[in-house]
Parts: sequence; C-alpha cells; structure tokens
Amino acid sequence: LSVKKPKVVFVLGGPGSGKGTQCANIVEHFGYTHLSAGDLLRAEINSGSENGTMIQNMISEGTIVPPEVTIKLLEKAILESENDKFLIDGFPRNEENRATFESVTGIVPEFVLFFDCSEEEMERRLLSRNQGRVDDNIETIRKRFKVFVESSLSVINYYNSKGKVKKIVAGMPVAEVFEAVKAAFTPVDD
Ligand code: UP5
Ligand code: MG
Repeated sequence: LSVKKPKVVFVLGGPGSGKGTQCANIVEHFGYTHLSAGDLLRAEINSGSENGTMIQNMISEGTIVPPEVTIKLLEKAILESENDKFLIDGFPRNEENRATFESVTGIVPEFVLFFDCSEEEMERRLLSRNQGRVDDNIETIRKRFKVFVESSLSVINYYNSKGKVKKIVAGMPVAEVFEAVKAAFTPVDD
C-alpha cells in the first residue's frame, strides 16, 4: 500500500447521518472511489467467510468489529482499484481503529468530513429506510447511537485537534447538504 500512496478522505458521522447518500454524490462529482466499511463487512458476511458469523453478530448489536478485519477489507479494496483517491465511509469508528489503520497502512487522511445530525433526525431516517438491514430496528439503533457517542466521537475530536475536520450540517435536505459537501471539496479538487 505504501507504493500506491492513495489519497484518502474519511467520511464520518452518526448512523443515518447521510454518509452513504453523500458519498454517491461525491463519487459522481469528484471522481473518488467509495469504500463503505459497513458495506464491505456486509459483503464479507454474504461471501460465507469464516469471520461472517462474528461480523453478523457484531452488526446486529451495533458494536465495532476488530480493526484487523475491517482494515484487511479496506486494503484489499484499495489495492484492487485503479483509482488513487478514496472515500472511506464509516471508518475509523474508535481510537483503536484509527491508530491501527494509520500504523498498518501508513495512510493519513487528507481531511475528515463530519456529518453532524441530530439523533431525532437520524432515527427518523433509519426507521424509514426499509432496506432490510438487521440493525435498522429501534433497539439496535439506540445501541448504535450510544456506541457513536461513546467511541466514535473521540476519532472526530482527534482529527479536529489536527485541524482536519470539515463539519457539515447534515440535518437538511440531500441537495442542500451536498452544496456544503461540494464547498468542502472544492479547494482541494477544483
Ligand atoms: N437520507 C440520507 N440523507 C438524507 C437527508 N439529507 N434528508 C433526508 N433523508 C436522508 O442515509 C440513511 C437514510 O436516510 C437513507 O434512507 C437515506 O435515503 C436517507 P445513509 O446515506 O444510508 O446514511 P449513513 O450515514 O450511511 O447511515 P448508515 O446506517 O449506513 O450508518 P452506520 O454508520 O450506522 O452504518 P455502517 O454501515 O457504516 O455500519 C454498520 C455497522 O457495521 C456498525 O454499527 C458496526 O457494527 C459495523 N462496522 C464496524 O464494526 N466497523 C466499521 O468500520 C464499519 C462498520
Ligand atoms: Mg452507510
């Protein structure tokens, strides 16, 4: 991975804050490749891998999968891509994820997009998503919010202390959020 020197933007924010939705817009507009850690983990379950059952149980409980597992999937996806710029969506989710990723890959993010959204709005979105995700039920949603506050916010605080966080007000309609997202990318990519 060190030979490839990919350019990485971490896309973080609570469950249902709109990470996946906005990443699709960024891909179209700025030519990044979107890597959703959650999607990679769900694909790993469906592939029948030996880690599948553990991953499935952790996602159902809203807890964070060990970093070696997630990082292996991210590294593989980066290496298999022709692109050299990536949105990493939903990772790192705690301090251990962050520190392990930096030491294993040597990659430091260009910046971090943080989608800031109220729990009330995120809950409304997740309950009406209807895509059959095992974690989109009220009990698991509450657990995901708790894990986000207790473990994931510290990653955002860490990068904020390095001046790397671009905070997006994410409770607005999709098109309005994307205007703010575009502004965050423009000084870098236009
Ligand atoms: N929607 C989006 N934007 C909207 C807007 N502006 N206005 C109105 N509606 C909007 O959006 C969610 C829903 O809201 C959609 O229906 C959308 O149309 C609508 P989405 O873009 O999907 O939000 P996103 O932030 O991507 O929500 P997601 O549920 O994917 O976030 P999570 O962080 O909870 O899920 P993720 O897939 O990243 O992780 C799932 C689990 O995997 C974790 O809980 C954890 O158990 C595990 N995991 C790890 O262990 N390690 C990892 O590194 C990653 C995941
Ligand atoms: Mg998502």
